[in-house]
Amino acid sequence: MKTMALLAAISFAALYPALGQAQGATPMVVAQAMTGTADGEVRKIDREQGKITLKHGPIAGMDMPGMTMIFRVQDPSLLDKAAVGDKVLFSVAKTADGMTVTSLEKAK
Ligand SMILES: [Cu+2]
Repeated sequence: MKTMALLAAISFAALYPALGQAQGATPMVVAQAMTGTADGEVRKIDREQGKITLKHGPIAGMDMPGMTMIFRVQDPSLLDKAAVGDKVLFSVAKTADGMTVTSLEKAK
């Protein structure tokens, strides 16, 4: 397993400069790929499962276009910050468990 981790680290190091060149002015795009922010509209709230369905716009910082999808929420209290139909601004992190909403607030 140690070898695997080392290999992963090495290939990452090799990948960074290559991607930086390919992407021109946005060399940080890889470093930011695991978190992002977007606006969205609440479609469904599942308190039992700790999940929220959002119709979201393109997620800045992640390579994800607008779509409707289900997110986990990091903290169940986030589900109390908005109701179905509300427009929201949210932050998301990509974890081993999937896409997790880390912050959420009603858009003004
Ligand atoms: Cu999505």
